[in-house]
Amino acid sequence: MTKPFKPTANSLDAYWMPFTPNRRFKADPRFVERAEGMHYFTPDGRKVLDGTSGLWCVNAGHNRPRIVEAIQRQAAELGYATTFNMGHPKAFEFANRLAALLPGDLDHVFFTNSGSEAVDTALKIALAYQRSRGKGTKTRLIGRERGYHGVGFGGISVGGIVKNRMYFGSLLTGVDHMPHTHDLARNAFTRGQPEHGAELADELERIVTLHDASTIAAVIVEPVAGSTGVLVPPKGYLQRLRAICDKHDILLIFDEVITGFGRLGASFAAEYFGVQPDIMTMAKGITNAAVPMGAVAVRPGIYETMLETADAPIELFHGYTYSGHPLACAAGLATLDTYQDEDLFGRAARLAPMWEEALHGLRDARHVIDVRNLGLIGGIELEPRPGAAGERAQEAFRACFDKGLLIRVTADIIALSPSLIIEEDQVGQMMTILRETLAGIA
Ligand code: PXG
Ligand code: PLP
Repeated sequence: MTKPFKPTANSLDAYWMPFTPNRRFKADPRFVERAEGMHYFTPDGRKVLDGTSGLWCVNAGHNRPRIVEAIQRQAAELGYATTFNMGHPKAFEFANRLAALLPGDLDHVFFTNSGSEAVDTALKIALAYQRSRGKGTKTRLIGRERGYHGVGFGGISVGGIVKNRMYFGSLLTGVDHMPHTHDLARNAFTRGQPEHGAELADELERIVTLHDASTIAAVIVEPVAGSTGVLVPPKGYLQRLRAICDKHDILLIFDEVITGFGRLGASFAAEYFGVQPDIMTMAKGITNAAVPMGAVAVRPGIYETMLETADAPIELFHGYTYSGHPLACAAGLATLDTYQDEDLFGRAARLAPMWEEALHGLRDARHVIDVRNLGLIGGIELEPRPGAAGERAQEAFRACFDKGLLIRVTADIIALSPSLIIEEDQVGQMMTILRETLAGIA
């Protein structure tokens, strides 16, 4: 038996933690060591309500026995097999199950191990597809300001977060960005989709006019921008993007890494908004985050064109050692069973009005300058401290954790995304802790 790990100042040194001010964390660390349902448990036995479903990913709640058992069984039966020129049944079974769940005719699924890999894969498929159908000049990729598409070079190139891009050189060439849709002046405290801003989609027309449609392969957006602080699309905006892409023969990619698997009270945002993308990326909730996995789904025209026009025996020179990993597929199948048997997407839809009401109850809480929501997502924007952007939210994060609530903060925005199993009294508990916390910080 190995000794239980006891965090000490020295033992924290080796691990270079992601997206973390390492020195600051290691001076004042926070640990969880166990989880169940809506809660984490700290090494000293404190119970912490998880207001962010991990990192927007454990949509069915933590450590669900059915998923745990499926992974255990799979590990004992077939822990690994390559999917390059070899098959194992669960990869095909899981692709079929996903195809049946995916909106419209998104019927072909490529497996990756994360959202970042899914995004880079989707961008590569878009470029290879344009080339394979004889439109090889369509090479530009269009993203959006404040977009988050993971941390691969493709994802940060089309992404729109300054700090995620500025340290990493020249990135991909031939990328342009549409403006983001966040508009506090016109839309603050909107419940659901904002009224103002559909016309921002016309910026895509301007970009097409500048570069010409014959040079543009694809547009990628998050249907609801999550990571940069819950930016809900204005009414009609996504429909307009779809129409402009159709008009100019440009592929529309929805990055549904956060919005997929019930987050909005529908299987995917594409279904929720009634807008069909040509390519969709997903991850996180695909396995309830129990095993890392991502995926890209494409419409039949893309898959079939690639297969028909291939100029080599392999039609897509792309894949990961762990594409379709057996443990991930087993976890994914058990996750879809859980979503289905417990009707968790329907449950999220039924909870959404109560969630909206509770969240907007914070509009008069201290420091709050906006509250926004869609499905089981909430955003609370705080007034930044002069000269110290982000500090107020960081303090709120630490104070909430000490009071038994895990939240996610980005700049001065609190992002909430509980698991779809949350109970009404737990929503109330979240709002009480948030109100007290905000009242208590300067
Ligand atoms: N696309 C979107 C829309 C995402 O939200 C990714 C791609 C990348 O997925 P991976 O699995 O490579 O991380 C994401 C991930 C946050 C936060 O604080 C959000 C994400 C990741 C880390 C932090 O909101 N989303
Ligand atoms: N680097 C080296 C040296 C490799 O051999 C491989 C895969 O074989 C990779 C990177 C890529 O790893 P993965 O397939 O897990 O993305």
